[in-house]
Amino acid sequence: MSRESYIEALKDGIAKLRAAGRDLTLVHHNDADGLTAGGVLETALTRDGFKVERIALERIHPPIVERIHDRAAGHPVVYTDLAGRAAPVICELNRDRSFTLILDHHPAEESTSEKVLNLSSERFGLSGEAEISAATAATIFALVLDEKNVDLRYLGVIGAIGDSHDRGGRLIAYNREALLDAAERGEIKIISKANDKEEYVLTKFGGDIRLTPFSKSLTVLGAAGYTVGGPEVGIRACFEGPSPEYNTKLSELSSLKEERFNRALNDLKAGGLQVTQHHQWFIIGDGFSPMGVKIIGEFCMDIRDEEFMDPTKYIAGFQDMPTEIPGLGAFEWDLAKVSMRVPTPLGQKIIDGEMPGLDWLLPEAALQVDGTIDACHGYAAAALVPHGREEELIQLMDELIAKKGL
Ligand SMILES: [Mn+2]
Repeated sequence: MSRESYIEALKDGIAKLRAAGRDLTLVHHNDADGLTAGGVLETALTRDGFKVERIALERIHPPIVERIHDRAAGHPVVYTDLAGRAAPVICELNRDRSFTLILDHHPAEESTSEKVLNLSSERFGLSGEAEISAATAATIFALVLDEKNVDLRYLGVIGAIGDSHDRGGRLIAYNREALLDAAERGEIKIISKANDKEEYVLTKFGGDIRLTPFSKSLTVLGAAGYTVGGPEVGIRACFEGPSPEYNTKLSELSSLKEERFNRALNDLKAGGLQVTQHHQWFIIGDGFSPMGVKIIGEFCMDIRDEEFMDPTKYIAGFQDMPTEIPGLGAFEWDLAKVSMRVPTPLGQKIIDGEMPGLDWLLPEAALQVDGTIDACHGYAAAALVPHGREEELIQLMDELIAKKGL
């Protein structure tokens, strides 16, 4: 698998999309990479004559997928920066109704239906960890659609920085090609630093905007501001530059987050933290509302090395999953999002293989309480579980560890 086969597959996807109808639903993730990927595809597809309805999502969840495909009623659906792994679920819930194109860059499962084309870059050997952001992939799709879309290349770079694809000091591979296109157009400046490192500055809107803080701000808007119009403000800022609306929203969300995090921290210190043999856990409930459910993970990360936390125990925080999804309406579920992190010393034990990783522990237990699994890594994991089964989940994880003789 290679670049050539990826481009051929994109051409095939575009032909099928054009044949499937002009009304189109575009579903994208709500972090910086997802917002920019969504912005690129909305623009390129609209230029091509599609009538696009854009929906930002925090995560793929079967009832949400079902509603998207019910509402699409046979019109095409495009997913970006999510859904690669959920391809089989999407196939099942689509029931061969809509032609569905998945333009993701995460590890992916094979499609099980002819109506669903999964063009997740990983399937073509393009690494979504560092070589290609979802937004860069979206710009390649846009270029295949029409070369004029080269004016969208800078958005691929913003997405790549948002996903920290410059971890090694500079952007590489497909992201770098997008960067060089944008630099040639005078939209992004590359600043060379010591040790072969680089920094990027967005010059497209006049003045210098440092890309790293700008990308992080998009994730604040999209994630913390998910239910209060943040994704729209973020996408507008990507096309028109930071506006007074952007600045106001960002500072509102930043102070809301600070206030709620402080309150939650004080509650935990005042006895709100429950402790078991291997876990320290708490229920936030709707205490972070109206911020999105990605926030509970950020909070667990923030507090992991606080003095009042036990450095040897896993951390689990539960936040209510709202029943209202922007753009899709109300749902009937009664669920909590659980996010897990580990204190730094326990993280080292996981790396050394002395303690089990969260990528094993949480899925094993969550499935036993009828939960559904989010992305899980050794040191960070998340799932959705039914309300009321929080304590049972923690007990199950304690038992799983005990069974390992630890
Ligand atoms: Mn991404």
